[in-house]
Amino acid sequence: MPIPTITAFARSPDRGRGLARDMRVRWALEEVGQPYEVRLVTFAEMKEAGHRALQPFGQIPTYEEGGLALFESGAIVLHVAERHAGLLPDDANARARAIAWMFAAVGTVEPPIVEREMATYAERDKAWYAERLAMLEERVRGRLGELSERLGEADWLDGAFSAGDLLMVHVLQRLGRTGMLGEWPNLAAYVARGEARPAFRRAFAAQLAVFASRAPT
Ligand code: GTB
Repeated sequence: MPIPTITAFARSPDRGRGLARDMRVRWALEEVGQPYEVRLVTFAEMKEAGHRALQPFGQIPTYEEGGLALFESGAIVLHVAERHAGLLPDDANARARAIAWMFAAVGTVEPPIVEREMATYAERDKAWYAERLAMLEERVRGRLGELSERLGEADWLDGAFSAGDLLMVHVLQRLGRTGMLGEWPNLAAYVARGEARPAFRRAFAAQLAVFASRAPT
């Protein structure tokens, strides 16, 4: 396979905390042992036609490999998982279930988490902010409670670690400073297990190195 190139923020607003979605792609590539290159893009560059040809919404990450160009972090992780061993089970039914967990991460669990976070940036000065935040947090708690119930005492969502866990752990990390994860000790332990994986650590270090090399001194 040709060495893929992904895009990432030249200056990540998360200050190297690994919350931007290139992190999940880096992690997947590290899990399967696929080397990759990174092209850093500024906010202005992301909105230019050249980048929009790769990512119609002017966002990161993107993924280029030979003649293939992909966007959407979930689709990119699925592509990596399908082309390499290690992130999806061989058994067809187990594989389908792991893919369902990938969709659950980006389609069911991530949206309320992001909506809550966006409200804290964009709606903080509104008269109704406290009431809305409480409602959004209840939505997040609803999802976390359901996920916690399903995970139970298992290490991973469905048997061995899969791309479903990779995406779910990254989605849950976005709750980092809210303290909400701590309300479900099994979810907090689940995220910690993901973060302890050597591939996660390598990916995290790589994205942190970008921030460190570009941070104003
Ligand atoms: N659904 C797409 C995918 O999964 O690939 C969403 C991609 C997306 O939201 N990309 C964000 C982006 O490019 C970066 S990751 N935003 C710029 C824009 O839309 O103009 C989201 C993100 C950004 C910042 C933090 N942070 O600072 O903590 C966390 C996550």
